[in-house]
Amino acid sequence: MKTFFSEDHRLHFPQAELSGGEFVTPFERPSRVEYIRNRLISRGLGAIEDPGPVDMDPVQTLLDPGYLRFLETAWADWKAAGMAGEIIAANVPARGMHMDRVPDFIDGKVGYYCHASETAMTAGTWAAAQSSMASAQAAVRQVIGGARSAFALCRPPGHHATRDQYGGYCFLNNAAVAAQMLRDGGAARVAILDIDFHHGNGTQDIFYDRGDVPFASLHGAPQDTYPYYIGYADETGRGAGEGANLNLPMPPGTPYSTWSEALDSAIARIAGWGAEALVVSLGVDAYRDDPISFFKLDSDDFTDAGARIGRMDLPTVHVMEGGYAIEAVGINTVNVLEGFLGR
Ligand code: SP5
Ligand code: ZN
Repeated sequence: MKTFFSEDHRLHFPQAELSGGEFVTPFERPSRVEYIRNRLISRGLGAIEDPGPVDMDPVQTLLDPGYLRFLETAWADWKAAGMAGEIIAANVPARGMHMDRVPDFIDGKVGYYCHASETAMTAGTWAAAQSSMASAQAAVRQVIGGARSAFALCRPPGHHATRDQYGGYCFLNNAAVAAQMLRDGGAARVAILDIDFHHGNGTQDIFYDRGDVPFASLHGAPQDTYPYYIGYADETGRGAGEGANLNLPMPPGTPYSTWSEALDSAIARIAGWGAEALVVSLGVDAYRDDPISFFKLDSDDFTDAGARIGRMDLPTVHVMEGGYAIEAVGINTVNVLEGFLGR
């Protein structure tokens, strides 16, 4: 399986994440993907290639143009306004306020286009987010070209980003654009399976009204974890998308025995949806030692999960999402891929 990976991810490395009332070094840090790359090499999984430039056309079609302009100019505007630090949202439109009027001043714009203030932006964030998207797109081209699967080693991740908001360490929804490109490439139905510990709120929201890109997510129950306000089991889709959204929230302490049953039910639904291609939002933060998550998967469980996904026998694009237990993130990620390949 080929991997696509851009060194430009390093351009995004904020110093600050707001966590428990303190600023800490972000959990989502550059070394994560270095561990994954090293593990890909030591396991001999296949070539690792630079994706080349991003194609903004499918991104602009799927996402909000005003949001993309904001991401492009936010840092320059922030600096021009005399802000000394990294971009952090301090205000958001809330109940009783206008939700649909974009402020002119950058501090207001930031809150308008952000849904979680733990995530900071810096000078290189936009370039890094585009390079991450480029990897997802190169992996899609590989699969459209006939490969059974490809791995997009994306950083920053994407599944929390909506059409017009960033947050949860995500700026551009790589998995969503990948799925749309597979649709445009001829697959009548493209399922997205999100195994990251957190609910893929951005991906769900982007496709919530559509039946052609069904979405299934295994995640920590919203009552107990980020993103808190979405991800319940009764969110089943709307309009043409009714029945094409499957949320499988699970409580703190969930072991692999429970998680794997949820995975099997997601897999059964994806088969029922008649998917012709698959995008896996591949987060490994369900790991037992993840510092911000509460599931109890072991490293070997990721191999088994990958094998179950592989047995669906669909053309598959794996898109990297979360996973913050730095020493294990490479092992766990590559275990999914090796399980998928039946190794
Ligand atoms: C892609 C992805 O996995 N995003 C996750 C975003 C999680 N945001 C909330 C993080 C909360 C961190 N604070 C935890 C304190 C642990 N002691
Ligand atoms: Zn996550």
